[in-house]
Amino acid sequence: MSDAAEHGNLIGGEWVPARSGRTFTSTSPADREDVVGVFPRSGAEDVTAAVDAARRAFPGWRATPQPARGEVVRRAAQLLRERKEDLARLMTREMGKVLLEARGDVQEAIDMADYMAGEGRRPFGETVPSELTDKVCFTWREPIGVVGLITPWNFPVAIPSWKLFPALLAGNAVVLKPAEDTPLCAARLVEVLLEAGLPPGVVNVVHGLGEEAGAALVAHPDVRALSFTGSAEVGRQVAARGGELLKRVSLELGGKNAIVLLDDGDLDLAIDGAVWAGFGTTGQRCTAASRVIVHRRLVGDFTDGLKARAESLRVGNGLDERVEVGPIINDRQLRRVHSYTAVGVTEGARLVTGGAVLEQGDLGRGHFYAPTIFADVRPGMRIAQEEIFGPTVSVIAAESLDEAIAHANSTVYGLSLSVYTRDVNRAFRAMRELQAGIVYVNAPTIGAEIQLPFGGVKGTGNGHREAGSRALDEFSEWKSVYVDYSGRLQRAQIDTN
Ligand code: UN1
Repeated sequence: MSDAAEHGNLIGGEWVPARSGRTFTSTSPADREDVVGVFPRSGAEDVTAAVDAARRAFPGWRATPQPARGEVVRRAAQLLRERKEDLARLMTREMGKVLLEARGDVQEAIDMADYMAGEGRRPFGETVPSELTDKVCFTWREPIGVVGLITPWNFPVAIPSWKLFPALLAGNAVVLKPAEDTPLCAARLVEVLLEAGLPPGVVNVVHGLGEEAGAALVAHPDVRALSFTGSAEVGRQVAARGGELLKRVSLELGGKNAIVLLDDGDLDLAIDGAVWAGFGTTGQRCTAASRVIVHRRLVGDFTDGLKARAESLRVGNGLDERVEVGPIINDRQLRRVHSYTAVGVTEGARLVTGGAVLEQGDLGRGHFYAPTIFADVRPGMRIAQEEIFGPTVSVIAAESLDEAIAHANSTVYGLSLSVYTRDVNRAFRAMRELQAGIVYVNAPTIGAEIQLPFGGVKGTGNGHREAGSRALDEFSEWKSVYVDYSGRLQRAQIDTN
């Protein structure tokens, strides 16, 4: 069942154990006894070794022309394409998402690599007229130096790739601290980069726990920029510590995304969307639709339809192609998700279906939870405000477009919101008024494509965007250059005509 091979940190091109010799195991959430691998439980000394290796590798990589850096990323895209199925199967085993979705996760990394490889030949800056004669001004991007990437388990290949490819393309050296629930996915992704020709030390991997390896990376003085995707709670700590040290910190945090179904919207299409966005990835997406705000006239039919679909979903080990909903990542998260069912019941919401840990048969081997629906949810309830990160959907009634938008905007988060309507005027009002970084019309809250900026407003982050051409902003500095070819002193703001 498992070879339980020992894996190392990647430091300066070598796979090495933690200095302390400590380890942790990665197990399958669908089967606790399936040990995927044994990994170094790193501490500050391992982080320092990785940062030193990155610092040494940085000048050579910085001096490599950007199109040549793009070629490395292009070869990585090709290798990922060849390994897509193997990586997807590993992902399903290590974190549980069903195979169909795991393939999509790898595809998202391929898309990002293709996009960034192309950016290798588009290193555009600006040429700007000077206010003085015989003087020219322009800008170019420069790498920041050593950057620290801290990534979550829910998109164990896609999200590291959103950070790695632009950071590397921009000429930085990188230390990656992947989630402790998905270390092997991260290791396999980074192996691809090495095989693609990335010089040793340009990418380094330090495995371990957030409070140990992650915290050391955040605090290391030579790491000048940090990119973190994860919980709002940890994001706040990263921002506080990083801020103290005047680092650039990009945060991609939680969501409490909603689908809004107006009374002229397509009921069946909205139910399809709510099933996919509410229960896909077992609700473990930043973009998951954990709320559906439905016009009062449709709320009964919507709830009945969603209930029927939720109860027909096949829950199980995602390696079985017939399974539609995989496990919850670990026991701690399972208990957390279940605790929210008690919260919802206590708050007076109506439990329509689910609300139970699933243990019958093979499900008892892993961490499974029934797709769960609450109806009669008021927008201020905790189940409608807090990110649960599980297959729990709250149905909230609204009387009008304005009330639906107010409910949708009533949380601290602002990642992804969606509206179902056939009325173009209402659609445009919703696009304008919904407070989110991403808005969908007649499509659910998940499905972001890599050629557009990805990120949120309010408590979802701190204003940065990943993906698309904006991704480079996270990982580069602008330099403004003034060249005076007049041969005399010309004073800006003074010697102008
Ligand atoms: C996340 O949930 O952290 O739009 C990322 C989507 C995916 C990315 C999700 N393309 O759901």
